[in-house]
Amino acid sequence: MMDRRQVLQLGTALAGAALLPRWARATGDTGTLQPGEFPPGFLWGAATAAYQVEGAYREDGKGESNWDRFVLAPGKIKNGDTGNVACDSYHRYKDDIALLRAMNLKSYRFSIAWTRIQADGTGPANTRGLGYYDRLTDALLEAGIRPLPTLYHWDLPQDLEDRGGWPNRDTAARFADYATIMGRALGDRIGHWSLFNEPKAFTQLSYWQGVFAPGRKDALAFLKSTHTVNLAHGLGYRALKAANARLKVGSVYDVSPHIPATDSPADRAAAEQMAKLSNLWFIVPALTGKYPDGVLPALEQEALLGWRAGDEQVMRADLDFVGLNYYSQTRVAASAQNSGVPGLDVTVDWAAGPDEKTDFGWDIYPQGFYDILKDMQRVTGSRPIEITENGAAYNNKPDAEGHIHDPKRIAYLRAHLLALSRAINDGVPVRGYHCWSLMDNFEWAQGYTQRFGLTYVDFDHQQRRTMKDSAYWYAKVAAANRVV
Ligand code: IFM
Repeated sequence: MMDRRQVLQLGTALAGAALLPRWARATGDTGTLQPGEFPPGFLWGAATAAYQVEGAYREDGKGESNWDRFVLAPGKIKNGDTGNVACDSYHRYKDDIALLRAMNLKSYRFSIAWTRIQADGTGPANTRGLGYYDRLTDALLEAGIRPLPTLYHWDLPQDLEDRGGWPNRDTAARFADYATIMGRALGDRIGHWSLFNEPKAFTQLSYWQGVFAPGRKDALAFLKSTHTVNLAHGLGYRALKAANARLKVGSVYDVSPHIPATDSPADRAAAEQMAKLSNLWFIVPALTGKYPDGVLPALEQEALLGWRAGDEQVMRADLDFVGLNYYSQTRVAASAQNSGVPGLDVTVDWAAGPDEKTDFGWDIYPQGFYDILKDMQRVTGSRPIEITENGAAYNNKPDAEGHIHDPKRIAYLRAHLLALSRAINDGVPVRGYHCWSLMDNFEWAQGYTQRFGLTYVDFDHQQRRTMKDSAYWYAKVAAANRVV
């Protein structure tokens, strides 16, 4: 066992550039990879998020989050499920690390529950809550695994939601305070940080579609929320850097090729507009201080967003790396329906394609992974990219011997990793891949009905974890650094 001093030393080494493969700092010119091969030093990992796995929803001074509240509303979550216990990772994180090790993984992407750190989203840090991430960090470093935390993966302190949530501009400043606390507390050992997970998904689903916490259906509030998140990107980025100048700070975006439902000019225009709103609305302001043109009516945009003079500077975040999540393509059609967003009349459907579907009903479209990586590289340039999520929901159950055979997940992952290897070979500077998810967990509005895990979790029997066939397969891929 390493003592704390050794853990700190290892943390400092991993926090710096040491864990980054030499080529990842270059331009992405990797030479010629064989199909399915990955560059030396490629980082293999898996991902989870606090509300989806931790449980312990009232322990050690944790405050109430918007999801703790939302799950109580009747009819919002399948089967009335909650994340109160989830995978109980708060108590079983050592089991989770044992799984990462058994899969030969070198990077663990998890998120921090803001309410464990600041129960109501303001004020000094709760040391008991910090203690959990302290222990988790040290245990990961001791296992030779890079911690890759995300500051915000959708669980906002309920008190901040009560004060208007993300549509309230003030939330950006609260986020920056929280980022400062985390950078100071763990920046000595954690070198790579993500600010947000999937800003597009949570702003659209939380404030426009109303299916995620807090369940609002208000297109104008949604637009304001996007601007606050963009301000928080810039403020959070600078807060982490001020806490520790050595930190490498990125953010995670969910991206997807937007395909017109038909070849009509109207559908093509709708797909282009929606692609900008979904793929570019957060990363472009971070990198340039401006919003993409052609989404909102130019003359109304500033008022719709609640723009103030100087915001172009506040939003800027010269990200050190970019996290991209990919699952499927998105089909878009023009619609006569009023979306509520001025100038935006589109319908979007993740499941309307001709392709085979996962158990969640999402199209399986590996070519889209290649295409979107090439597209995004036009925006991100030579910045290192990490795939921070990719995976599929298949709901296989244990057989009589307790084994979980999930051949479709293996086929999904294999096809997507082949596409990824091809993209890297064609010059996209991707240095790591995290499968979603390390284990089955609370899938938001779907409760526990959609299983994305490499590991089966028996929610009826003390959250017992069993590696699925796909986990054994993925372990071989990580060890060989190539698709097997
Ligand atoms: O479970 C989610 C995760 O929280 C964010 N990205 C998509 C996953 C699957 O829906």
